[in-house]
Amino acid sequence: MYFHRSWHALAVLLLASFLLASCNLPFTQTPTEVPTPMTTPASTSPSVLTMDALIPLPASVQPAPGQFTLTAGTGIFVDPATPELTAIGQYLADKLKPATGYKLPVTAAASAPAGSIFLTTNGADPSLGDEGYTLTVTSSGVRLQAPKPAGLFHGVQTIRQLLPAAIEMSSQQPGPWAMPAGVIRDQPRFAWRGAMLDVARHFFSVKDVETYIDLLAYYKLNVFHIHLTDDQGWRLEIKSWPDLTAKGGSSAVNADPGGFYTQEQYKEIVAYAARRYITVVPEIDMPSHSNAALASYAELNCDGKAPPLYAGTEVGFSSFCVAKDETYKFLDDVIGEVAALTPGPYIHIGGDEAKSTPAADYLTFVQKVQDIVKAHGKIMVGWEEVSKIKLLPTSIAQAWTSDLATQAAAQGSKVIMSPATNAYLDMQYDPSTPLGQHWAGYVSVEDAYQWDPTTSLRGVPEDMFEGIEAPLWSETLRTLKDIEYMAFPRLPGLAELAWSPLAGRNWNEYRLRLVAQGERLTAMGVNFYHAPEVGFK
Ligand code: NGO
Repeated sequence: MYFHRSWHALAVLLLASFLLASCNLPFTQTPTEVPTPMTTPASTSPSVLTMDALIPLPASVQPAPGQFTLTAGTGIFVDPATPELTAIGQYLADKLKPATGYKLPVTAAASAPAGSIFLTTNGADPSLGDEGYTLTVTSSGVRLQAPKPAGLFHGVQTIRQLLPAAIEMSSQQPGPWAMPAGVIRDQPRFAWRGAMLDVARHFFSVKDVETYIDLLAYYKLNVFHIHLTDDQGWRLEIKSWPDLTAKGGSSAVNADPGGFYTQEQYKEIVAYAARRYITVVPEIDMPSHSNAALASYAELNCDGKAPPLYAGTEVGFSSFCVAKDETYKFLDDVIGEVAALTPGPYIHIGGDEAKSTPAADYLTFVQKVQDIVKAHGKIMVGWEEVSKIKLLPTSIAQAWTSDLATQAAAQGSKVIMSPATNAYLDMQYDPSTPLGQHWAGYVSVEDAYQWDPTTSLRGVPEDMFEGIEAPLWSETLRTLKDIEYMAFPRLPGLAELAWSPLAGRNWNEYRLRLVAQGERLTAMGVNFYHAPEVGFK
């Protein structure tokens, strides 16, 4: 009897510890404000529900037992019944439809019945700010709450990532469509979470640009910087100077086809991004990187002669004529039209690599351009070289290859971090990468993830960093597939640096979440590089 009882006790103990372990697995995180390294492998298979596969990692994750399952009868409810919230609800319904086959109705209601998804700004904690949200998943429903619509939109991306990877397929899949239960409280670390696309060296269609914007939104980025002009091409219609596109839009690197956006098309891109809570920052590069404009209008050149169009990849040889009044009349017209087309507060004026503009002229020029941008009601952003002028406190410098931007911070202007050694998506992953360049070295998936923007510029305090941006230059890229191959899988890591808290960051833990994201990128049809260091399935 004694032995029997002790064996029984042991069995109970074993059963209890097994149950405890299975309760904890895969929910190994304890409620915390900082992410802790996770011990369970990330997985998106419906039988192993986990909150461990999210990128960017939320500020706080508190898993709970149970799950919510989406069915054909699930409703999406929004409160209050504004067009904006209804549009976010509809965006979610549209994202869930192809794979589930469910046409989930979006309805306005002050509260939601059991079994539904409820999106509301009512009663949200204002300390979550403009982009934060809380997401509560229980077996009886999903509640997404945010003080501002942008927070709801970001929370919708989290809902997508909590569902099985197959939710991203464009054709109907068997399901089941379960999400793990728990509470997420989330808000971004940085206000500026950007990606830049160079449409000047090679031109990309509105549809390709929009596809890229969709991918930025999925990783909670909120800035799309579009590099619209360079030596090789001018890509935005300017009504007061039509030859910019008629002539300057016709060329591209390698004599590949050129192209440009009409003002209507540009507005469409801006509106598409805005519906995804992404601000478009247009860049008109100057005084150098300006050959396409100089080739279009002879009068913009100091010698009055238009150079030929350019299809090479050298940099720094062109310059607007700093001494001519016409130059500023031209720039005032261009910046005026761009400002009128762009609801966002920023205009990027380039300012990089002005190797053929005398140093004193450069200062005069950028100083004047800063005034023009201000006169059109916008904030000037420029590559790090603009730090040399007397900046307005609102102007922003974008660091890319040196510590020049410390001079901007010293003047009280904010800095965006895009160090080529970590954040340039056109750098090759390794010597075998068929696209891209390596002037700043190779940037592996780990390199793009393992750095902290606030410690990369010596002496600049943390609050002077506006955020991070990942530029993608297109000298070697011709198609959307090329764009995807260079951006993925590095962009999700940069998005995480921009969104998630710094504490607890760990490549080996991140790598597992990226493996899980690989299934999602595959389901979306994204042409990503299966970097061996990540260990994609
Ligand atoms: C540099 C240069 C660009 C190139 C890019 C290629 C900046 C700010 N200016 O970055 O014109 O396209 O490198 O990596």
